[in-house]
Amino acid sequence: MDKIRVLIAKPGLDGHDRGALVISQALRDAGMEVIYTGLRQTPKQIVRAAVQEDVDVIGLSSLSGAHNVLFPEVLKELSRNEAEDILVFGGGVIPLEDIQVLEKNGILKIFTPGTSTKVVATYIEQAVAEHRGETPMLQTPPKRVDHIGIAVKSIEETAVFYSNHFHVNVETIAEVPDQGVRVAFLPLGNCKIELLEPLDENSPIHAFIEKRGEGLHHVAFEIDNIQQRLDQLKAEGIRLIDEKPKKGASGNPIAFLHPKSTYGALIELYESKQDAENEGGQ
Ligand code: B12
Repeated sequence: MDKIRVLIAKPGLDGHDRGALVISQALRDAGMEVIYTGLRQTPKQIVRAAVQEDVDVIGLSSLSGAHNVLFPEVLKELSRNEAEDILVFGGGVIPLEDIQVLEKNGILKIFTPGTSTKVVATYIEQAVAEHRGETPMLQTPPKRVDHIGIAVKSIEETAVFYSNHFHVNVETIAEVPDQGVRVAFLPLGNCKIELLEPLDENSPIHAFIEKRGEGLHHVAFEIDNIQQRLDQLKAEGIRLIDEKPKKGASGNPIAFLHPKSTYGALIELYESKQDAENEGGQ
């Protein structure tokens, strides 16, 4: 693919330039052509430079609190110049509530302090590849929560609780000897509760219950292309428990991320391909 051309710009009177310089260097290291505007640019100047330099992407950096005015102004200026095909990203000190509004209104993605530069580079590469019609964007949100895993000593005892108090019943029970568990699924809306009972004392679920007692164990996100997702997460620096997917209780491919990389939550990725083919397995 042709080299990606990026304009990194500092709109307004903001004098914080470290983030913009760090991102410029990281994108150069990732093989992109990067032009940096320098400080104190108006939206007009930014768009003029972007059009003249024929860039694929504008990256706006703001730490001054003026993002809600300046970022939309850059988008308007692009539209005035019939240059809306240039993708616009942003970053800096931007409150969480503002991110959603900016992303809804045309800024493709906002990256805040603490973001790894690898994440920014891979995101831009994928967004440009999709925009050029080369490969579809992989970085979409999971489709839904498929199930919530709960570690229990006895499926039968716990099932009585769900049946009597929430009128939710067990749909299927299966043994997964590889993982040392017996599991029961209880459908609940478009999600399921998965009760996990240890098969024996060597089971990781036995160790979990010994250490923390019965309770919430993991959350499973339904996604497509599990191997690609795992490779992507690994490249972004996320620690994986499973580098290759394994077969879950439903027979579908699953993999776990390490809680050390996920702020303490054990996250399972669950690929739903077989569900679609078989019209709804587990
Ligand atoms: C260093 C610093 C300064 C330095 C700036 C030096 C320089 N040349 O950059 C100095 C001392 C000059 C300074 C001055 C001021 N500062 Co100051 N500063 C900071 C501080 C401590 C760190 C910023 C930094 O360099 N971080 C390191 C870089 C690498 O991180 P980053 O910029 O966030 O970039 C990352 C991401 O945000 C993202 N990113 C950033 N830009 C972009 C762009 C794109 C395209 C992408 C994809 C990603 C991306 O990726 C980067 C890598 O992860 C922050 C507090 C903080 N923790 O953020 C306050 C902070 C930004 N400063 C602040 C303020 C108020 C000021 C002053 C107004 C103080 C004053 N009264 O004088 C002045 C204003 C100066 C001016 N002219 O604008 C406030 C801003 C408040 C707000 N926005 O609501 C902050 C948040 C401090 C605070 N908590 O109040 N500051």
